[in-house]
Amino acid sequence: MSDIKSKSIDLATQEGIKKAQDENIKIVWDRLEAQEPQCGFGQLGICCTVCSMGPCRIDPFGEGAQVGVCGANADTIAARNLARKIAVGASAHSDHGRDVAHTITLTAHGHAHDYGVVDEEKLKVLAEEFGIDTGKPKEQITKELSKKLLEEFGKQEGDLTFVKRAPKKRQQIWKKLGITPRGIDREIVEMLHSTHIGVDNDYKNLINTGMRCALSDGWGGSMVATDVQDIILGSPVPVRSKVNLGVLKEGYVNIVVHGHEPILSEMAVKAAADPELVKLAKAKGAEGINLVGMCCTANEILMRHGIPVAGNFLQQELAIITGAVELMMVDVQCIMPALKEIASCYHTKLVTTSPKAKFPGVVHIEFQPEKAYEIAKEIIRFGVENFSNRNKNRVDIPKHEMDLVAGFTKEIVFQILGGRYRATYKPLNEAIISGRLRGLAGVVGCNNAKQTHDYFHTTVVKELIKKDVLVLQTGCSAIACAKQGLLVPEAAIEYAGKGLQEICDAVGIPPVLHLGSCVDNSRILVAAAQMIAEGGLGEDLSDIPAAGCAPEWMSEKAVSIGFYFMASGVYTIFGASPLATLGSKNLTDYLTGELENVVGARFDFCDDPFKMAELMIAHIDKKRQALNLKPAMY
Ligand code: SF4
Ligand code: MSK
Repeated sequence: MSDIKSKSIDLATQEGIKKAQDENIKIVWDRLEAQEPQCGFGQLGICCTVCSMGPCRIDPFGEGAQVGVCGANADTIAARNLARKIAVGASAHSDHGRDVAHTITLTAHGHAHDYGVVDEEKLKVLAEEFGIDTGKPKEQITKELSKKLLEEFGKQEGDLTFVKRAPKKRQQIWKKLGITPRGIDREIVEMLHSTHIGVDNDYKNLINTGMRCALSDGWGGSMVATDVQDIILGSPVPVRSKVNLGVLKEGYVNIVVHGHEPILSEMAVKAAADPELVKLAKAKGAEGINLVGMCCTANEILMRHGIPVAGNFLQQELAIITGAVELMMVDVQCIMPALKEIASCYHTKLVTTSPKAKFPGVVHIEFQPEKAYEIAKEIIRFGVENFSNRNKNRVDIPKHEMDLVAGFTKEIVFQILGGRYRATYKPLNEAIISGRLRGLAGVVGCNNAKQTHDYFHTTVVKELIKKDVLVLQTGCSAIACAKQGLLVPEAAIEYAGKGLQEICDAVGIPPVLHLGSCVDNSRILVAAAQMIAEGGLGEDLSDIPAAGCAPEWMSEKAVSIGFYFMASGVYTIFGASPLATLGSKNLTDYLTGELENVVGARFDFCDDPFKMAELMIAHIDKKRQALNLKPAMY
């Protein structure tokens, strides 16, 4: 068990790993062990496979080759590798945004009847931003807006519309550096072009292009995804629910939705409650249908419907290993290829739904927005019919589950803190100005099998709230902290400092606010911009006493997120796995030092969660001082 404890601090996860070991099933931690020692060149970012004269490697000890066959040195190779990660991460978020924009377009033209405009107020706010006359009928506004939204992807002239949401000073910084994002697709293409053999050999210029590409994600693709999802699926409001593997129910048909795009999972939520399917489940001997989420799809349906969350990234295999999952439906991103093998050890049906993400030999039921509900019903029915194949002797669901409150959007924070009739960020700004609140922190990102699961997220967050820093979370990080009981208002009493406790107490919020999935990091950007507009905290995002971190990051999307936070002016720390830049001292020094003079923020890499929190708090205090604010009150 001591070995298991080094893999995860989460008790449900520990029990799941034990069951896998008992049943001799290899999971993510076993596969990591089989990979060790991992390639040092890859870890340092100095292996290049860009052209077929390679692969080339730079000798990190300075004795062997210092340039590749084409003459590229460590700086170029490491920067190019990093830049490609940004492009892939940005493409994932932005393609998600495009799919959502397509869905609203189909809806506007009457081709996707299962969707409609749920948040009309938000539709109008967005329409105004795009210069559409909001006096027109809702249907016409939706048509015009959806066209303009899709145009953002292929835009050839001008800047992305959402750039206007950033403070003026930040817009000027971007303009001066030439990194204002233009078309969403264009920035990704240009980034990839720059990394082709024999194009950009200047690591600083590659990072500039990388920042523009990442900004087209944060202030483009991700923002489109978040805002349009709110329009057609509804804007979240605070909601209570449960989290961890214990949300799987023994007597029920358990369906897990896993991935990222909520367009289908939204329909799955409805289909799981369909009387015809519930009746079928009962006829099969189950008590009903229990739909739960995994990873960011979980966050989406949690925020909008209070659907329980079975776990975060490293728990996806363990959900199946409970032996109680009839069906896991997946769409895109963060779905381990290993799931096919794991599912084949049980009765679980794995179903892929996106033409972009298939597994050989796995059932594929392709999602189409035009027939959304019908397809969702087909998938749920498939799961219900599988209930009779369950081997009851192999079922063992960890009993651990925890309460959480989620559903905090920038609009909701606005209302809660300012009151419905005085919707304003003023009280939040005043709390920071007075020193009752030291500042804000965004703690986001994935799990990584190289780090003790959930330990880094929860340790950093506990240290931050202890020092009166209000924490905003998304993604698997939010799920990690929720499992440890940090996302309920009562957590303030146990974990928060006196100032944060007073605020949580007065308005009834947890000290850690769950803002949604990975694309919802865009909510944090807009909230911060609105705080600047409110006044008293400087003129730019880099002035706010705030910091960001991704303690257990692993995905390329996390790299893009880190870059758009940093390029927006937010000091950002990456956890134990540095960005694979260490093979280039120049690049590493640039990212962790000089960039601050260029863009007003920089990165740090840190593998100690206590130190990470210390660095963030020191930065917050430095920003307080620069604004001439009193020191934090407590
Ligand atoms: Fe080697 Fe240059 Fe080709 Fe990279 S681009 S593989 S460094 S020859
Ligand atoms: S799911 S990108 S592991 S947060 Fe968004 Fe979690 Fe990271 Fe995937």
